[in-house]
Amino acid sequence: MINPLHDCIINKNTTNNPIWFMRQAGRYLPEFQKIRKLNPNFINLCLNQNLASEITLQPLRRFDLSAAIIFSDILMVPYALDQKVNFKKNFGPELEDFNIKNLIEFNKKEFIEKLKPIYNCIKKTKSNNLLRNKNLIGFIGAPWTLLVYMINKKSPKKEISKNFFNNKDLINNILKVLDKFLKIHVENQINNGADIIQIFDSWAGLLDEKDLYKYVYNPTLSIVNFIKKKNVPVICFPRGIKNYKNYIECVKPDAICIDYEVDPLLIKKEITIPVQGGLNPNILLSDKENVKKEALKYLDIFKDHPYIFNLGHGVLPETNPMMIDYLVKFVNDY
Ligand code: 1CP
Repeated sequence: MINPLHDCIINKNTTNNPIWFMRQAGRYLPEFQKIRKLNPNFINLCLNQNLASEITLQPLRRFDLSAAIIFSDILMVPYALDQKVNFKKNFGPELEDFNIKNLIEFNKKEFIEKLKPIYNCIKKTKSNNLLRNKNLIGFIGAPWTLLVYMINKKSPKKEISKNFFNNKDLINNILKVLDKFLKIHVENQINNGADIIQIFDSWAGLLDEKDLYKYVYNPTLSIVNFIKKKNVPVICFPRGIKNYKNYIECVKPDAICIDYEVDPLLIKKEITIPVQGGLNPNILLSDKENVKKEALKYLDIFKDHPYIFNLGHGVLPETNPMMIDYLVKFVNDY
């Protein structure tokens, strides 16, 4: 049997809507909180192959989802390149300085060695029975989003500072390094069992249209082409971007994930490739009637279009798991 996301993305099947959630492994689940409390260092938790595998599988023990996404983080790449990363409670990630010469000369073997537990976790998770006939999604941050964290050293929230682009040489060098190591990271995830790759470009929306070619389209296209050569479908999530049509023409992903600020009707009209996501995660904090109504909106709009059900951003920590259960059953019965 072909896995559900492949059936949608490759076969363009519209009779079923595969379903999974960004951040489906995470803080809204009490069983995750329990493990998290005992493991205050987030990076170390991501590098604990047994626990990371268990956390990856937790949502699949509860809900009939079509895929698991590996429990890890996009910032494991700067971490592996020796830029220290701390996750502070209620603040988010905090990065330290790096030495560009070190980055340029960074050894491939050492990089892979540092991320080995992630690859082992993927291998172990893939062989679990819970994943029979389901997909295992690997992921990376897009070069632009990682560049933002590496230079800004914390979440930019709503904007990047005016002097962000001051040192063009530095930026070009980091982009070169990221191109190399993101490909290595993706390749190792695929070789160990990831059968779909999602590229998260969480800060794509911070750029003006004219800067998108240099920082978003071209660097992402390079990685998308690399993934396609491995015969693995790639889903891109350029959060906050205004012109999805242009993005798709330039980057050519196999499927596009949309955020909750995008009009799904316009997407349906303009876009021919498979679509994923859209539903505002805040809806899950309301009541069942509302969840049903909003979910139906997406299902109806995309009923003749290959569509993977998902949210327009990650599951919020305050979400009641019962609501996820309700939504999964509703979509699977549609
Ligand atoms: O405190 C905790 O328990 C940690 C919370 C947490 C979790 C559960 C972080 C810190 N990362 C993750 C896991 C994670 N991150 C996954 C796991 C798989 C899944 O989706 O279930 C994935 C895919 C990510 C990807 C990620 N990390 C993104 C891209 C998606 C997005 O949210 O836009 C980004 C931007 C990050 C950075 C990051 N890691 C963690 C936080 C709180 C943040 C964002 C902070 C910010 O900059 O605002």
